[in-house]
Amino acid sequence: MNIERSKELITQLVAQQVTTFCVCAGARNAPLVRVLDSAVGVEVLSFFDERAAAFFALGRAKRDGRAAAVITTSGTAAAELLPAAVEAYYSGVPIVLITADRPKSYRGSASPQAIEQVGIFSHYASPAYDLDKSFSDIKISAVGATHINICFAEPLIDGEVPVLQFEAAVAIPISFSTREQDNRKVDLFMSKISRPLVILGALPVEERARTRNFLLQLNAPVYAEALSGLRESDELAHLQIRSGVTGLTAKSFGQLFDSVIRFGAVPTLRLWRDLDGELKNVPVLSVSQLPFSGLGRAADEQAVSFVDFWQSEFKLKVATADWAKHEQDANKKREYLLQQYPLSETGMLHALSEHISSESNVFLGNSLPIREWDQSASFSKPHPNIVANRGANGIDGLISTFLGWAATERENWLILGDLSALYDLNALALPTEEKTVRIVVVNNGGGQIFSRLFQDSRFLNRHSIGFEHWAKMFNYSYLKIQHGEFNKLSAIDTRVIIELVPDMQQTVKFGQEWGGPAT
Ligand SMILES: Cc1ncc(C[n+]2csc(CCOP(=O)(O)OP(=O)(O)O)c2C)c(N)n1
Repeated sequence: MNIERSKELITQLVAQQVTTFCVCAGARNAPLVRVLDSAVGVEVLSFFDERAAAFFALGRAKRDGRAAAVITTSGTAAAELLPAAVEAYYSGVPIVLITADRPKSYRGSASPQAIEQVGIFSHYASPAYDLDKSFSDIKISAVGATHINICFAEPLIDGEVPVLQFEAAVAIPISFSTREQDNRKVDLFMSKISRPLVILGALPVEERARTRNFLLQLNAPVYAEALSGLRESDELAHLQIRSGVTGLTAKSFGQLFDSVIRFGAVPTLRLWRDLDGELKNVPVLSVSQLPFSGLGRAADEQAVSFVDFWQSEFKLKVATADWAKHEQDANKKREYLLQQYPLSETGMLHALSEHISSESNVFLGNSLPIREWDQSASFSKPHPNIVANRGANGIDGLISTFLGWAATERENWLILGDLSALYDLNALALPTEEKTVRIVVVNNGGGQIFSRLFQDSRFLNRHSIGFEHWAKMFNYSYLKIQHGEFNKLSAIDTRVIIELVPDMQQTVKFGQEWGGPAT
């Protein structure tokens, strides 16, 4: 029965385009491990750390546009999947969490490695199946995590292990279900505004060209985050607010704009948070692949889908307003500061962005790297292949997600903070195949994002740890850049850890003169 049911489960998942299985072997999931071991035509990868494996699967799903699965044994192994499930939920990435369990009769018994696995991911996994002896048809979700809890009685290997042959999978892009919306909501919103600010968060690749064409017609000022893939667009340059937070403050907002239209996922930009504070009366329309409003306003302010937005009928063309002059001045300041403080964190990220080729994959870590990249990355070198874990903005699992997302045919760059790196040190043991992997740790000695929020060192978790020995431990090359020696990047090994050590004084000066709040 166990082997038969394992075969049935894997076959059903492959039929739904799940072709990567991140396996964390233990005793209880042995039937699944053995069946996958002899399966042909699927990617089966081994992991010892379930949390890392789940983030790796999330990265794989982001890369391939279809769900990837992670398989654990019973007990706390299952609980390790929660952080990735949360990220998957808020970023709409499909993953399948398969947890092996002891038979139902063990529930509540505290017998070894029997914990309450049913419902363990709460609303972060839907649908959730609990398969005891029986088997039912599994239908995985196209967005977020699906949980399959499967009980295996002993003997665990209870039959001959079949050789499953699967055809090579065809990549199918994730299709986000359309929400039931009344697109008159869009027309009504548009009829009441005349000077919108457009903010672009992470945009699905397939919506980018259409969004860009629409913005050219609309003629409104646009703040494009890197994850939109349109930040460095030449066509949109004349509409863009490239000065970032210097140009976009809650104070100047009212003089320039009367509303906000957001495209894509929830933005990182500080001004977005002001929409729940100083700017709480500013009307906001969100157009997104996911329903989340990203604001603490009334619950009915769900984002409208792209489909609904494109079907609406409004006509609005914004007259060129005073923002262009305002932007020119603010942008001059940005450029001046980048030149003046090249060893600040932002200055260093600017230099780094000029060294990373446009064809590369770039993964941005939370919390400062993603903000600093938005502020400082070069506009003359586009980086359209760029992602982050911005569903729940966690600093956990970033290296694991990145390694799952990394592609064989490109250089893969990850830029993350020092605490985030410390959080996921064992990820370097994960499979990297033949990939070119560059992991940049911005080592500012702790969680410096908090130095801008609180005058209290308890928040920082300060340390004086360096990352050289970490690189050695996992057979990565190591490079330190402290005084602007970016030319070292012209000849580096396939797998390398690059430690960037910014100059604290320059970083502080940059922040003070920049003016706008950084978080
Ligand atoms: C799992 C998790 N724990 C805590 C936080 C809260 N948090 C946000 S940023 C941050 C510090 C990050 O430090 P570091 O990785 O060094 O990056 P930097 O401060 O330089 O951005 C923390 C603890 C979080 N986002 N995720």
